Amino acid sequence: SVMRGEEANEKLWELMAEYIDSEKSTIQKSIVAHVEYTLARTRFNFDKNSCFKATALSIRDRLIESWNDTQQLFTAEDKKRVYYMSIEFLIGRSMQNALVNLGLEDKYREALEEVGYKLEELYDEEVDPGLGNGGLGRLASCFLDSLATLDYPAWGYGIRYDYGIFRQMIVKGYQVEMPDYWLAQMNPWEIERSDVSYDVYFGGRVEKRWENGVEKSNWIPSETVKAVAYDNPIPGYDTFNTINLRLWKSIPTNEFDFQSFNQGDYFRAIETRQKAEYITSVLYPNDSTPSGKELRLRQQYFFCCATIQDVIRRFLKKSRDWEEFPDKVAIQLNDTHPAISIPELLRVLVDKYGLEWQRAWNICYKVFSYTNHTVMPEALEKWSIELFERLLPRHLEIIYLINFHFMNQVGQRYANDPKKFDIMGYMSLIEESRPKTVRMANLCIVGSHAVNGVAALHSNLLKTQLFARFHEYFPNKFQNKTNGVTPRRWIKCSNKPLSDLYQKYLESNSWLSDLTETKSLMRFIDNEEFKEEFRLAKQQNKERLARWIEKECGIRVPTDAMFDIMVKRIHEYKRQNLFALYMIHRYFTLKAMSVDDRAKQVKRVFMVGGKAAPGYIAAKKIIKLINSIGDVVNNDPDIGDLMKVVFLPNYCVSSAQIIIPAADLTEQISTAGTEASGTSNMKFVMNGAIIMGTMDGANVEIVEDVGIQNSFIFGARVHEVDKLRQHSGQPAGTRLQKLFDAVKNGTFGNPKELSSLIESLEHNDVYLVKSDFYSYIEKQAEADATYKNQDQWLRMSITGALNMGRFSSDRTIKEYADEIWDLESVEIPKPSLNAMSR
Ligand code: GPK
Repeated sequence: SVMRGEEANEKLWELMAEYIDSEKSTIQKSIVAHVEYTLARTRFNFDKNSCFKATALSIRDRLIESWNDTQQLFTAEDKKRVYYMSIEFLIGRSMQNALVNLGLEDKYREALEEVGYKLEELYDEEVDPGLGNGGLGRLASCFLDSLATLDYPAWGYGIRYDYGIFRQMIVKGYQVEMPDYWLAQMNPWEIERSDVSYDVYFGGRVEKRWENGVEKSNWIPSETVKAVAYDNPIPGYDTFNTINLRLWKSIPTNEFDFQSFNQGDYFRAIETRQKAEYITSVLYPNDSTPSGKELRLRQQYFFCCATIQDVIRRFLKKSRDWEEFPDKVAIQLNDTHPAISIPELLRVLVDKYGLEWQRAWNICYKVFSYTNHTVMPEALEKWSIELFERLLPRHLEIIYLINFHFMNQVGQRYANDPKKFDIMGYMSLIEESRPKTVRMANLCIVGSHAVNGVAALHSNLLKTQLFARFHEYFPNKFQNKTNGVTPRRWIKCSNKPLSDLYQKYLESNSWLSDLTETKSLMRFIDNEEFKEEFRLAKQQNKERLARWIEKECGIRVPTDAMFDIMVKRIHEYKRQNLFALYMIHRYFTLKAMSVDDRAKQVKRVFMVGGKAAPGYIAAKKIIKLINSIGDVVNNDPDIGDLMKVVFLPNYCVSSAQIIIPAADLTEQISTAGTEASGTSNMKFVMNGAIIMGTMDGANVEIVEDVGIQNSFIFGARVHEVDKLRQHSGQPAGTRLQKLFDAVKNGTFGNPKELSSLIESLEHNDVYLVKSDFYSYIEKQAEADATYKNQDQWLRMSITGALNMGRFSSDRTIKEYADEIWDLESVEIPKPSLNAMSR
């Protein structure tokens, strides 16, 4: 670094303070400067998209300022840091979120208006980065927002995919997947760090040698790729803390494959290089089902290896003992996808830094903690030993070593148990199946000091069912951390009318930092003016969604109808098929009525959105079925506006922000015990929707706080499910059989395609559609009756929205920090004050 005099330094700080202040004219200057000098456009002729980019760059300038200060302070204070490792971050658009968190939304709106642009129109210019599949990836992004907001020294680590989750098109009722090349336009938010890069190795063999009577291992890999860091600043709300999401991109190393070159095989050498770039090309589009593909394991190791190197480099910046490592570093594993970090850290400590095994192990398990997101057994990751050995031979050895020590201990503990060997087989990191596999969840449990589920019901199932033996063995390891969502994006950015209402009645915006404050507005539950404003807010959101639907689907929906919405990945356990059957039931009921009776019915618009994994045939058929129901119902002149069925294409974060605030009723109808938490349930209720749902996941806790009388709860409870499953071939009952027959005889779509959906329910109804159907239609009738009493509906809706304080991800993150990470916050002083003190 260059040495400068006091005076020069002061001058520099002054200049910066001027460049970055929040005056309208400063903002305008910075936007115009970016138009001219960064984008090389002329200020007299730039289109909306250029204006978006220039505005984004001007916001990024501000983020970089606070982000640099933040990182400097984290280094100076040297407190413990948390690293949130996730193979997915469903970021969504950044511009509005950044402005809201910086407190500059109104300033930017004004500044842009004078140069002829509407801020809200610029928001729509931004691509929506979809670097995740669903709930798990979106949770990671909500967590980063809360970590920054609560001033925690935190980093996110993941993969910078070139292709995010596919764009879903609906063609003739079928899902068609289109590639999402989101980087086609420049990404104005990221900062490429070509100086921050690490080599990552694959393949080869392990060499052994003896040193002072100890066997040492040396991995001689056969392939190298480089990981380059791309940094994404994450601003907190109402704080100068700006943390970093570091995403890794793979590139070839410059160590040429000399053998190929010498053999004159130029093209082979280039091919090898392209294979390196391929690692971070595409996000696997499976939700809750591992693909088992070699490239996926490469992705996992690639991002873990680069991250562990980065974490260790930061730790070693200050020289110290390895024993201090767990006091400075906490690593949260978002599901088992980053599990390979555990043997990777052990490998580095033992093979590179020469730590003795037991010492390395004692450091390692204190650092890691693991979050499980599903109890569905088919979703648990397992990698074949054969693949592991070929790609990561040293890591496989280390896993065997962990298992050797662990099995010894388990064997001792159950020495006198007649089931000793069953227990050991069950807990082993290795499954003696064909092919033999490594169980990644078992690796995570053994290699972490804490394991958590994502809602109370789910965490109990982990302890009593999925990981029961582990719970018995490690009773103190298991915890619950009920999920949450960030109110900044999911209320403030998505629902302006409601946010304005809160600001008006609470006379501040502090509810955005403490969502429990909204509860105090319950004193207005009998205030007609307040209620009317709340109702109007919902109505405005419904009209916005209706316009969106007309534009995207060409369907006109009545906005005085009840909006009944289900948006989430398509899965049999989530039971979009149950919702579809209800639509058919309602359609037949309406058809059978006299014209007079029909006129008395509640109008409903049924909406379903969500992607099916490209290889999940049953899920794709469910999409087709819903579209086929829409074709029949929407074009039936007897029905008109009484009922509409809309499939919302390409459900993603940005469309969720329009869809969720418009719901009157939200379908959260998974079979009890299958949905780990759910997070859309929280977003919907915060925005005034009422739950139609089962006692599953976080629904249970939501209902605790908002009151069961303010929800529509139906269906089997979790303790009843096992028994009911034994009768999964039972007949459907007359009313349901009629609906089955309608699908099978071609009333909705081609029965050759869709009958199998019904047959699987008839013969092996794993998710209890048949046994829950009748209590479901009863609850739906109750919802209609309630909706007819608009005042009662409004009270239920308001009560729900105001009692959701516990489901802010701020609460979740505080619990992780206190109970798992042992993490303290670090407050970042205001940049200008900071400047003065230098
Ligand atoms: C669970 F196992 C998985 C997965 O692969 N992807 C995913 O999004 C979800 N999840 C659960 O299905 C939800 O219930 C939960 O709310 C969410 O993870 C976040 O914890």
